[in-house]
Amino acid sequence: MPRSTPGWLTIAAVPIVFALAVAAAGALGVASPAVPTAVTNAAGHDAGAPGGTTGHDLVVPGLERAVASVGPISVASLPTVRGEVAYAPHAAPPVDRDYRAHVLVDLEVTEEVMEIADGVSYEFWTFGGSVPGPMIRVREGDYVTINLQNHPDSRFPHNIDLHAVKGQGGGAEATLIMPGQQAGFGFAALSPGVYVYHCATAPVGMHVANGMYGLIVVDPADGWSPVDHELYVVQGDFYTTGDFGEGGHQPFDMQRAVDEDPSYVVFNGRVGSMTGENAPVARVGDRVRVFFGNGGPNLASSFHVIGEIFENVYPEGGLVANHNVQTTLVPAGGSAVVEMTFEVPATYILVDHSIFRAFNKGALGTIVVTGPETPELFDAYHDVRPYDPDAR
Ligand SMILES: [Cu+2]
Repeated sequence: MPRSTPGWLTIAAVPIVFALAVAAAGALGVASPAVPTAVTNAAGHDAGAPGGTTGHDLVVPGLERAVASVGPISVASLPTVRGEVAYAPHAAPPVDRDYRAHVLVDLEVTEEVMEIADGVSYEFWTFGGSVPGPMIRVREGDYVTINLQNHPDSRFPHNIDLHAVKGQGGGAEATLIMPGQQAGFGFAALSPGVYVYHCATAPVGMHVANGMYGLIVVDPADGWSPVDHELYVVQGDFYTTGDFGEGGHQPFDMQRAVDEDPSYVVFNGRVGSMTGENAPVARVGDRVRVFFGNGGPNLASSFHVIGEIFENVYPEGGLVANHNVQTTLVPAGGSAVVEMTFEVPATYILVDHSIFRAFNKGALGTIVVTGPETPELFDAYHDVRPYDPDAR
């Protein structure tokens, strides 16, 4: 399974648009996921009373708008489509629909040894064979069926809790499955925004620490503003027996995780996932959006891009924008959307500005921006001369 896309040339060049089931279902002989048929409307009320009463005067803020915007949902009447997904650093493509759909997403869980740094291996637990799991993208008002598949070679049960879900455990109870099992559930994606999903099987911290997280983006019905490129970046902290850079295979260290003393803090599951030949590239003048998530399990991220200013930040993955932001705080189990326009050619460095994590634990990536120099904006002259404070 693709864990990264080495040798790629431009960001957002080859978004992978397919259901994860294409590979997984063939191997497992998976049947089509069950399609719920009896949902009456988005809020679970009678269709004739959207956002209405449930026998008392309780009004849930936002619910009336959500129901009004999507109308009664009859899942059976919606066209069925496969979910849009992509692997980091590629963002899944924007949903190219102006109507609601029933979106089917199959997601396979695996446990597999991969490198967390050059010469350092670790047993990751994954959604889709990748850390983070694939970015899932749906549209406000869609009905989504998540079908989770636990690979027969797994040793542990797993499940999925999506923060985009309003319902028991975010789907965790419905999808708790043993190796060789699959299970699904459906939910109405009524609240546009950017949400973390993660495994919530006990011990939850361990499953998350092993890399079981990703983002599901619920596009607003009227979409996001146009950009030239979109990226998908998820931070995570890892707890290995050996310290940062200690070679060989490194097992998970539970005490270290409890003590919140990570040996690695990385973007997209690996030291160097966005540097060197893995660095996204852009051109001067390009506007770039980053869907940034923080899987944790423990640390909040002080997300910053060295040499840039975020024009827009949608803090915590909500829909209210802040402007001219240097660093945005992204909690564990949370997200943010940042947008910036690169006006000066440079190598821009993505960091957790809790800065030892960047330079000593791996939380560092780059975006290489090429194009004409713009000295009226930034003049990179190097005029190094002797300085003697006494020679005045
Ligand atoms: Cu799990």
